[in-house]
Amino acid sequence: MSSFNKVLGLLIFSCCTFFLQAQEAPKPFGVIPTARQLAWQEKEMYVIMHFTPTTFQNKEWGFGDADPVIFNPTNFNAKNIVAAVKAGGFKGLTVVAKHHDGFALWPTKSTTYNITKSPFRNGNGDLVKEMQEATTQAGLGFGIYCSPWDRNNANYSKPAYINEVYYKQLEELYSNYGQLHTVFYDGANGGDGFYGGAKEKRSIDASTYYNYDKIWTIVRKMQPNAVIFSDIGPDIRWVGNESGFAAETSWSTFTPISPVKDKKPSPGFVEEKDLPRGTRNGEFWTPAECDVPLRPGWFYHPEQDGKTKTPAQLLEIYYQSVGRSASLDLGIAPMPSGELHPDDIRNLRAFGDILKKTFSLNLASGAAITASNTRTKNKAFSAEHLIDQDRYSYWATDDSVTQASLVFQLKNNSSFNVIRLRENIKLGQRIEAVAVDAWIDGAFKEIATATSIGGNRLIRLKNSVATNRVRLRIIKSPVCIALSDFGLFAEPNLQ
Ligand code: FUL
Repeated sequence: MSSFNKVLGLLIFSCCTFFLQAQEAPKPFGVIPTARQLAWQEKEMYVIMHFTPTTFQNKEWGFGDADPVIFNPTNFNAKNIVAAVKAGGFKGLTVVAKHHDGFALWPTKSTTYNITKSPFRNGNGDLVKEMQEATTQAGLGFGIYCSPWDRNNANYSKPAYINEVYYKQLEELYSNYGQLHTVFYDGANGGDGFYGGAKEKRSIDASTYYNYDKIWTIVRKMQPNAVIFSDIGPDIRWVGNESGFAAETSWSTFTPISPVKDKKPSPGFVEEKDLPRGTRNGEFWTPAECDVPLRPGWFYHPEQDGKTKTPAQLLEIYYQSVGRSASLDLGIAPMPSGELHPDDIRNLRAFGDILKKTFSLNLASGAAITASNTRTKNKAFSAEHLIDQDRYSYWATDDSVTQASLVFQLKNNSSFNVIRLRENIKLGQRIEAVAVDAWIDGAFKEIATATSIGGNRLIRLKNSVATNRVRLRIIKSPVCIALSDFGLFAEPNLQ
């Protein structure tokens, strides 16, 4: 065969396989995630760090009048903080570069109320930079939170603050601190504050004041890989509480609803009751982020020593956030010395160790799987994909099949208390109800049920189950099934 014919043959062959597969793959259902949202889903957990003059005042919301000289952490070491975060299994760190008190932790040109006026590194410090360097060196994603509300600035509530201060701050932060994996927009807005000495209450129209459409354009232009978090998304939505829990049924799709007719929903201006659950068949792919502090407050308070969340509490949160297709954004808060409290370091590590032990072995791997239906009996969609390591290879059913079951004959008799299910979310969120049975005493017995699955559903059983055969039933789906993962795991005993 001439090489021309060979090339032609290869081309025809590739085209045929492409069209065959393209033809056979299920059609996406509803809205689907972007590449940056897929990367976010895989990250699962990151932290957010609050450390400003407010720490030194032992407050939660600084009024905006603290003298910068109080910001004097003598033992601050970004690497130590990042090491504790990494030991906890977290994949990213967001620094609060400016909280509501308005103090900028980087040498900004936008306001004199910034770190250069503090004794930190003799007025030559840049805490955002130190955190960025340590975070990226450790291989974690870096994120930034710059509070829209600014209780220090004299022009807050006027256009001058937005145009000459806030947008400038965002531009500085998004151009000088590398590639960000997330940016955080807080919904707390307006109220009393120092405001350049006016010491009064100022309110703003949360729907229009900041012009969030413009802000999203700035982010997309300067940080195209960053997922935007806020009460309304657009990439990830606030879960509607600060306890770390998504709803038992939590959809990754969402339609933000304005609390006032004819006004645009915005951060700090949205119907909050919909946030934990999302919206089935919502207009946008906007899964939830669960932000919750490790200690009771977002800032360090000595009187809260002894109240650091225990590894068991953190696990409970993990299963109800990450296990419900949301992310966990855990608040860490250095003490005035600049260090994390030893209890915080210890509990982060213990939590990370338990997760590592739990998920190191999938007891379903190597199982012989029998599916009640496989899409056009094609290997590309076979059930074996459920136990490979790929989040996007998947088992799919024929278009007409929206209920199906799978039997996993395990390699060994196994004892487990965590079940993991993942859909191939590149094809949208499809499944609405599943049940899991275990073969016990010669019959299948139902051990668990779940509703929304999405990118990662973890079912944590009250008691371990010992068996060598497990059945998964997909009970309800509006369209054919596209499931990518099935896992069985055993938590180590919690001390
Ligand atoms: C909230 C803020 O008001 C808290 O102080 C904290 O920064 C938290 C992460 O977001 O809405």
